[in-house]
Amino acid sequence: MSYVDEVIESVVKRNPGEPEFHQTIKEVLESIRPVIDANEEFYRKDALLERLTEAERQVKFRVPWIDDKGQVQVNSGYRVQFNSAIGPYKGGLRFHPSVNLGIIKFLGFEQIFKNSLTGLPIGGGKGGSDFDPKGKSDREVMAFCQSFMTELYRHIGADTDVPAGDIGVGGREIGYLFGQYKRIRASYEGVLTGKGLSFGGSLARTEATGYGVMYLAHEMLKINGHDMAGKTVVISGSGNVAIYAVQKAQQLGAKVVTVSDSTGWVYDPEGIDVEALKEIKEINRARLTEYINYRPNAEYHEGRGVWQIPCDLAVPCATQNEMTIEDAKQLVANKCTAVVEGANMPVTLEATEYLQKNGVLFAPGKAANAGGVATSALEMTQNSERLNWTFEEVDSRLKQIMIDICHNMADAAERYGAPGNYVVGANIAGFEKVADAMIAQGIC
Ligand code: NDP
Ligand code: 2IT
Repeated sequence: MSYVDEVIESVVKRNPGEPEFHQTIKEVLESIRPVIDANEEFYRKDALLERLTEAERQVKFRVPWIDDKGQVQVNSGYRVQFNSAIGPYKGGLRFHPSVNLGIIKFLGFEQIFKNSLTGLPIGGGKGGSDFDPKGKSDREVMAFCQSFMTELYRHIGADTDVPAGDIGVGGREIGYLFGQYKRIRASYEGVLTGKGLSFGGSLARTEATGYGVMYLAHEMLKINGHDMAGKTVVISGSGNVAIYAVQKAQQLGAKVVTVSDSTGWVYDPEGIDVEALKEIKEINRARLTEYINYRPNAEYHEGRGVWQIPCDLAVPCATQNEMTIEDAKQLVANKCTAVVEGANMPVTLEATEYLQKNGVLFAPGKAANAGGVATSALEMTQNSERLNWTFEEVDSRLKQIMIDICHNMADAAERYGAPGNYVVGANIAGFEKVADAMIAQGIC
């Protein structure tokens, strides 16, 4: 049996009941196979893949807090510190009822390669909780965040592990978490990114992931002879990533006709009104049903369904495995040109393969959504310098990083005989730097 197959089999056996973690392991290891096969004996002796697939450290902890009725609630908290070969652990915190250890491990593993692709010195980690911020008062969210940080603080630090936001964790939560860290540690440091602008946050971090997705999409279309201007774009999600992906796509001359949330979706044939979307989601924290109050000509539908709308570009920005094989078939039948993953692993393995086989350009999340964490690393740099850069400075660095990622993934795919396969390209380009650093640092 080949070394890659052996390791996949052993990871599945040793991490039972974690399907999302198995999925990312299979995707990544399958696609770096050409690199491993070329040097199998060396990697096997070094147990490089066994070391890469086992987190350096993972913590699970109790998070007790008191709700507005005076009832004590208990949630699980997690932080998985996956790999620190190229820098301090870096990755978001997700607060969502679906969170469990397997989900955090999948996200932490993906983060290793994504962070490597940014070209910046950040390792891979992820954390979160099964706490659901939806429907909670500000006081309840604060109580939860303070309790979460009362354990997490001992595991993180500006040079150790720097968390940020993800699903369910935005500016409000980062503020409460930062306040509690500062209070416990009596230290004012850049221990979290995505902070408010008045306490060490970076301009353009809020916009960075969504903008980055579209900078990469623009470059990928360009090198394949297409133009973003005039394209019809279908987006899922209506959170941080989706909102700023809509905004940047529109600035680049495309028309975005859908967004969604966990209860339904909106079709606005005249183009999504991004200001209305921001008011509904960022200010009112409301449901998408409200959108038709702003735009009476738009349609609201319950459930899921955005991928049935004909488009040139499909950009899933909600959650993992939200685009299935049936969706992929519909997109191909509708002559979709490209799929760009805004979320982490939003397209199933089967759907990814189907899209690639049918000539749809496919940009994996590790490359396409790397602008968020890249800008987090720029926030860390600004915190170390004790300086703040202008919006234009951060945005222009972000844009260049996304253009470089696009070329690096395309070049790596070409080098290993899979031109146009950006899954292979992104995974190999991300892997090479991490493997090099791990080997140089000896057995650890
Ligand atoms: P938000 O919490 O801001 O928004 C998430 C959006 O996705 C909401 O519209 C939400 O709907 C929807 N959604 C979440 N879970 C589900 C679900 N199980 N089923 C259906 N819809 C769902 O999160 P982000 O925008 O920050 O994150 C979106 C994706 O992008 C995630 O995969 C995240 O890991 C990834 N990502 C985020 C980065 C960042 O900087 N924030 C960086 C890189 C990747 P509802 O509100 O109804 O739950
Ligand atoms: O998935 C991701 O890259 C994020 N949620 C952002 C991580 C970060 O540290 O900014």
